[in-house]
Amino acid sequence: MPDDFERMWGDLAPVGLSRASGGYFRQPFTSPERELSAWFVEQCETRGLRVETDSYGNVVAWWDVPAATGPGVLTGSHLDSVLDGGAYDGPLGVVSALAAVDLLRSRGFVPARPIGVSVFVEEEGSRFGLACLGSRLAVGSTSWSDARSLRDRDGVALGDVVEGGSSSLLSSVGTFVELHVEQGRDLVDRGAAVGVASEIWPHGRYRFEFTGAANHAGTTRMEDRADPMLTYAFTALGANKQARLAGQRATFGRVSVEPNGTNAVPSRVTAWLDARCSSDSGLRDLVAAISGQATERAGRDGTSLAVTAESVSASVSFDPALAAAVAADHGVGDWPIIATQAGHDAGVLSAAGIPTAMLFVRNPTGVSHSPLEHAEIADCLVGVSALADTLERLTR
Ligand code: HGY
Ligand code: MN
Ligand code: MN
Repeated sequence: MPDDFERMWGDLAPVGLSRASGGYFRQPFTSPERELSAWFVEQCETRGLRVETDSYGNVVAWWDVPAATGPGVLTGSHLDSVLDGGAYDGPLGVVSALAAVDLLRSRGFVPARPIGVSVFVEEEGSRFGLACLGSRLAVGSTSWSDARSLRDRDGVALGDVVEGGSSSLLSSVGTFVELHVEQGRDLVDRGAAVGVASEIWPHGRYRFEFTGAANHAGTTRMEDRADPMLTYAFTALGANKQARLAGQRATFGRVSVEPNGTNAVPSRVTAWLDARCSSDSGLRDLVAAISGQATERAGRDGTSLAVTAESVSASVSFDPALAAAVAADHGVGDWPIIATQAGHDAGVLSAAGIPTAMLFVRNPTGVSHSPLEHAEIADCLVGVSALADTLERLTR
């Protein structure tokens, strides 16, 4: 079994790797991500799993056993990455799902309910802006009519890269379990290889468009400018302060400047705020405070501001009884049950009414969405066996 995991991990390692940074570029429907998706289908077929796909590119593969009836237990994650991401965010859950099926078979276990492994597309929203796009479309919480016109940075519409329309992929799913690398240091601090999720913080992405007036960088007096870069800079500092004061998170990680010339005052700055809070009302208050300060500052700078919510995910509380059952007694006591500030397809399925649990694997760097993201093989194997135990408990 350890060989299966390491062999699969070795298959994925070179795909989408940037030699310059050591990070991964696996954007949805680009060739590295399609290569990973084809690899996943091949791995499923090699194991005799029955592969189903939907019109969005999501994949579920079922382990058919004649005696297995009733709603299925699905496990999996995603294969896309953020720009210059780590190796583990997403693929760890997919490889672990396949390895858990291998482990259950090697134990001679025969499930009484169907077990499936899954991959949802565009979890990161790195291309079309909407986080967990594939799972949202699969459960119907985002409609195809809204999603089809989402555009990437080159103006390509989602409707141009996938057929789209509908999905019945999850119609026989009774429970979902997603294993994921931890994206912070909670498990390191607790000295645990594996943890179980209690909740996902509400979070959202908001597009801030600051508009001013382009002008000469030398001849325009400082007091005559309408410079949207200043309004943006003030807003970024203000967002940091607001989030610190509230014990929450606010990040501007993406900025686009027009015309982006060294010797001109810019005409427009577009910046994306990622905000996360421990409560839905806290998220609304934080975004309102940041937007309010930015608007007030725009008034003083002679610029204007438009704010658009691109992707908002409400708080998710995972089924507490299921979390307790997943965490219970793994020979070394119970796994800790911890909250996360990161979004997941598991949150989307849970919000759609599917009982859902998440397992986290310790990340010794505590770093994620970066080439430094890491998990030790020994911890990954503990994760696989925790996932196999979970599947066994749920399908016995
Ligand atoms: O952005 C996120 O929270 C995630 O890792 N998808
Ligand atoms: Mn991620
Ligand atoms: Mn992820």
